[in-house]
Formats: sequence, C-alpha cells, structure tokens
Amino acid sequence: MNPSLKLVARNLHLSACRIVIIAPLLIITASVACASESADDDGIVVEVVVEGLTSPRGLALDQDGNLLIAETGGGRLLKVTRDRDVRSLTTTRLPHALNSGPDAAYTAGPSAISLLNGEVFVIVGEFRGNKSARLYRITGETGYEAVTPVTDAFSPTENRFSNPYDIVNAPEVDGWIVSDPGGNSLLAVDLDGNIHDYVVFQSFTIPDHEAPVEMVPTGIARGADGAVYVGSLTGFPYPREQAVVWRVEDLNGDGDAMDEGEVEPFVTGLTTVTDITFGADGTLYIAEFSSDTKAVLQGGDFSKNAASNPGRVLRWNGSELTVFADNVVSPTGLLATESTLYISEEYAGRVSKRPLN
Ligand SMILES: [Ca+2]
Ligand SMILES: [Ca+2]
Repeated sequence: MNPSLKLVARNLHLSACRIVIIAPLLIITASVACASESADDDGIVVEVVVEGLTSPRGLALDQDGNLLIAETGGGRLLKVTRDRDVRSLTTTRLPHALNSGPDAAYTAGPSAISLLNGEVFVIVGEFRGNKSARLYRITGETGYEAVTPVTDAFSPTENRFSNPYDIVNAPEVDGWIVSDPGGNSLLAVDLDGNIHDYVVFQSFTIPDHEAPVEMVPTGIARGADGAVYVGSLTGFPYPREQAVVWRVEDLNGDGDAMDEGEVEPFVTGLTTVTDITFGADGTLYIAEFSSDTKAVLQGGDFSKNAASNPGRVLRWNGSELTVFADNVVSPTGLLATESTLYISEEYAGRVSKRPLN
C-alpha cells in the first residue's frame, strides 16, 4: 500500500488556496469546425476536430455517436455531429466564470458530462463562491436545472462540492461518483442530488519540500473490471513522477471506499495527471498536463505557458507505460472509442483526435 494514502479524513480541513485546473483569460470567439490534419513526430495523423473554444475539457459521446464537449470557459455544452456541424445543446449558457481561483486567473464552468437514462448531465466546477459548483441536468434546448443543492465546501461530510471536476455513472451509489480536486475527494451523488464522501485522499510529503503535497484527484473512468479509476494531479509544487492512477472499489458494499484495501495504486510514477480513459481493449490512456506544470501556472499568459511546456498522453497496457502522444497542449479531457482517441487541449482551445491502433 502506498504510504502516501491515508483514508477517512472525515473532518478534512479545506485549505484556502487549492489550485486546480484552469484556463486562459483569452476569450476566444466561438466554435469553428475544421478538419485540418497534420502528422506528429511519430507519424500519427493528428486531426483538429474543433478549435477556437474557451477551455474545452470534458468529452462524451451521445447515443447517436456525436461528440459532446464541455466548454469550461464558455459555459456551453457543444455537440459536434459526424458532418462537423458544431452547435450548443442549450441556448442559455451554463454557469461559468473567467476570473475564478487565485489571482482571479482561472476559468470555472462545465467540466464533465454524463449521459444517464437518456438524459445529459453536466458537472460545473467553481473555485470561488461554491454556489455554482453543482451537477445540472439539461432539460431541453433552452436550459438546465440543478440536480444537487447549493453546497458547502466546509460541510463535515455531507452535501459538499468544492470544485467538482469529472464524473462517472455509478449504479452502486444509485447515481454518480464525482471527483472533487478542491476537496481531495471522490463524492457519491445519488439521483436525488444527495452527496456524501466516497473517498478522501490525504496529502503526502516529498523530500526538500516542507509543506505536504495534496493529492488532487482529477479524471475518473470506469474499468472493465467494474472498479472506478481516478488520476491525481498532485498539488504544488507538482512533483515529477509522484502522481498516481488509483483503483477504487467498495469491496464491503457499505456505500463508500474508505475501508482497508478499497483504494489501491494502479499506475504510479506519473506526473500531473488530468484525465484517464479506457480503450475498448482495456488499454488505459493517461493525460499528463504539462512537462512543467509549475511554469504553466506561475502566471502570465496561460496559453503561451502551456504551449511552451506541453503535456502528453501515455498508454498503460497492464505492464508497460509508453508515450502515445507527445506535444499535446494542456490535455484535460480524454475519450477513447474503438478506433479514435479524442483529446481536449484546454489552453489551446481545441479538441484533436488521433487514430488508435
Ligand atoms: Ca474525463
Ligand atoms: Ca467500503
């Protein structure tokens, strides 16, 4: 068991300054579909699906095979049809902000998408002022309604969303499991919107750095074995090779994964993980945010910083970690189909895709 993980911090004290993911202040006007192709260094054909977005992040496929994109800074859920038509699912924008977080330098808004029982649900994260940090249901072309109540990030264990980030459907809790980087937790949310702690990750220490480093769980996915998997960004100073993909399973069926052996490291030696997704063959794809996350988040123009310090997508086949895509700009959303890996490059404002083989 990795000593960095200590569970059941039920009285978790939230620190005041918890940097999560983000985006540029640049407001780029709307969506432009295009089909430009290029080849990366390894000869993989890279195709830009959509560009000109304001912080695209969470990705999903709807029942008709259309790509859905959570545009964090634009407050929109975008649908990209097979013929590359791009439209917003709602005429009303979801809650979003371009001036959240420390120094008002980060975006908050739609972060992740769930399709359940024929409906579309969306997680909205919000660093500053938690009243928008909620799970919403898309009700039709005009808008949306909240599933979860206004939450209190400082609530002891119930009903708290701090900065929810990613979501996976979870019949074992009669709803969803949501990652909350702001609370270093996974939260169980039932269909009525009740929230309770599912996992709480404790901070860990590294040499030559006095303050504990937070775990900061981010991208979440369901494995073919039924377990839930979640990556960790890790907090400042974003130490290299200290991020982990965790395997999470409620073995004793008591409604959370806070008991012994219920959270185990699955892939270690990673750096600033922002999302994970499983391919049809069980291969796990892992997004690492940047080669130097500290440099990206130090201030200034995040888009430029991210382009100068790109991240990458790794591939874990069960025994070996290899690089699938290098030079990917601030990847924060992954989606694998039978034949394609889609990547949200958040600060670059685009979603790209690459063939799987
Ligand atoms: Ca995700
Ligand atoms: Ca349990």
